[in-house]
Amino acid sequence: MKSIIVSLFENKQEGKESLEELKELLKAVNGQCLGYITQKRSQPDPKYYVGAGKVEEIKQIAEGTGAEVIIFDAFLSPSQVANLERAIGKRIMDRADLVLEIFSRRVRSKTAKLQVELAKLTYELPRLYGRGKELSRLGGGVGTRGPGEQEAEIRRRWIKKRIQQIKEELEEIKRQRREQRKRRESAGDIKVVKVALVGYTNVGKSSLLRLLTGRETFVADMPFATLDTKTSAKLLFPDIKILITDTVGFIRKLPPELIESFKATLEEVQEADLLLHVIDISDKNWLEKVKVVKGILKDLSADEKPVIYVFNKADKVVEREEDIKYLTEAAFMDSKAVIISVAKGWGIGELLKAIREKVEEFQGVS
Ligand SMILES: Nc1nc2c(ncn2[C@@H]2O[C@H](COP(=O)(O)OP(=O)(O)OP(=O)(O)O)[C@@H](O)[C@H]2O)c(=O)[nH]1
Ligand SMILES: [Mg+2]
Repeated sequence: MKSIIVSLFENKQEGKESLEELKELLKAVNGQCLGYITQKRSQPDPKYYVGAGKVEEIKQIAEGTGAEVIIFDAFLSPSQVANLERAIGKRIMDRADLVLEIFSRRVRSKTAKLQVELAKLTYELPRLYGRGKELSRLGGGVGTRGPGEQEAEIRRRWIKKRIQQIKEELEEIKRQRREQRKRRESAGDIKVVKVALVGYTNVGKSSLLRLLTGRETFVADMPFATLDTKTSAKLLFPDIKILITDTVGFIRKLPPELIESFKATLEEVQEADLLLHVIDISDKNWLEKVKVVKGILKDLSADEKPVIYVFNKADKVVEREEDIKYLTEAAFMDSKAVIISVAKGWGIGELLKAIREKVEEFQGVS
């Protein structure tokens, strides 16, 4: 997929980071970035997203380079997609299309497949309105409903039915998960504490889960390695049973349709007693990403939960475990923070101590 990336930015730094991330996402679907076109503009153009002059420039560059797809670092409206496709004559994708594409390639479990399908269909539905008219116009029908519109109408009806079906199936899955959870949580006299690992994609959540519980999980240096919420139980302490849940990583500008359809599995986040918010300390944009994660937690109504910030990958910024004490990031956080390295096993004792303290704080365990 030979692509050109287009983005608008107001703030140069932010624009650049967002663009870099989009390139990573493109790589995840084996796409090739031929180049990018940016425009400094505070308000997107309602018709084309970028200005009309830019559209012409994009068209020329696309033709000159042989690009197949133009990817916009934004969520385009259905009519913008239709207008751009008509003006440029190439396939137009936006950030949501790209993320949904990655998700649909990556999903394995039945639940995640349903969730991704739901997100895709929800995203497609409003886009069909513009498309139908577009197809009809090409068919030449004046004043009547052209063949394109009829086709779109049939697809629309099918999508609505399918969305309903998927929602029912997900509702059933949610019910089963709740039962499962209840069974897991009844552990006799031992206290059960539910912990959820949350954080930006690629920070090391699954690596930490593996280290803490010994559970084999898929770990990889790419966005969205984990798409399934998995829970493992572990007696990290003799008197408290900890249920740890790994979750799908977040990114900035996540399509709302996707968050909505993933809510069934993110319920474990909503149900958690304690969140471990994992951060990549070697990432110079970590603070920006913390804000994104907090925003999504707020969407999930989980932003008021007890949290421990877990700065991971310390081995990438200092050479020896003792030097962790020179790192100052933890001091800036609004809750308990620890610095660790899953790769080297640094700081894990500290992390367990912090978990223990937090649990005692909110549960009165002694
Ligand atoms: N250097 C270093 N690399 C690490 C550390 N922890 C994890 N990694 C690497 O970071 C990459 C991402 O790790 P994952 O555990 O898959 O990250 P994740 O947060 O689960 O990512 P998603 O599931 O994609 O959201 C992998 O290549 C890991 O090997 C660490 O402490 N130090
Ligand atoms: Mg993961």
